Amino acid sequence: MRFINAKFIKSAEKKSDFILDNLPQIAVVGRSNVGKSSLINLLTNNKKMAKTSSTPGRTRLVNYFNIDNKFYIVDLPGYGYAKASKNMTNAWDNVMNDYFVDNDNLKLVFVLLDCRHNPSVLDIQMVNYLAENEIPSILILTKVDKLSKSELNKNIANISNLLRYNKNMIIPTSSEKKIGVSQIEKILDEYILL
Ligand SMILES: Nc1nc2c(ncn2[C@@H]2O[C@H](COP(=O)(O)OP(=O)(O)OP(=O)(O)O)[C@@H](O)[C@H]2O)c(=O)[nH]1
Ligand SMILES: [Mg+2]
Repeated sequence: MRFINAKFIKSAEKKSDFILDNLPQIAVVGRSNVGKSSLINLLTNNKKMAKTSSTPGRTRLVNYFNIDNKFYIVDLPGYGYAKASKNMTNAWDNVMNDYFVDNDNLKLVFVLLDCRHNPSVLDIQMVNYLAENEIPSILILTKVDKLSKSELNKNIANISNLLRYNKNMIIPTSSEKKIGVSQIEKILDEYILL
């Protein structure tokens, strides 16, 4: 499935602002600065779709993008932003929890990991949370332009072992070099039956 017509719909700050309609939702999660917004721009082929920034913690709201009136891609706030106060962290937990709990339209979560690093404790918590709640997810490795092929293969094997994801559920991507789009489109075909 290609992303043809992408449209930003709204930013939600709290549960009462969330979109509740019949369209399936695909959520994008990962630590702050991992490249969530950049991935959305890569998939929609529009650098201005989601706001990106080299300052971590840029996306603090739940941002909904409508794709071809078929589904939403949902940009969630990044976790593990060191400068966030404890209150911010709690607010993050609440928003995320509200988003994930009883969300029947949520069909798949993209968990983003920087291909250069081992998963953090927060990444592991995220993956475990999704597994416990039986929410399907795939791992998307970002910034693969920053590694050689052999370093990347080594890290994929490592991440696959650590997080127990089959290698075909781990997609290498680069928004810089436009890598990974067709593999993600194929996966969406399997999870969103249109
Ligand atoms: N080299 C390279 N840089 C990337 C890639 N993807 C993102 N970046 C850079 O990483 C930084 C963070 O990207 P964002 O897409 O804003 O990250 P985010 O996960 O949305 O961050 P928050 O909204 O703060 O949680 C920016 O400076 C991007 O240009 C990539 O594939 N390759
Ligand atoms: Mg962002």
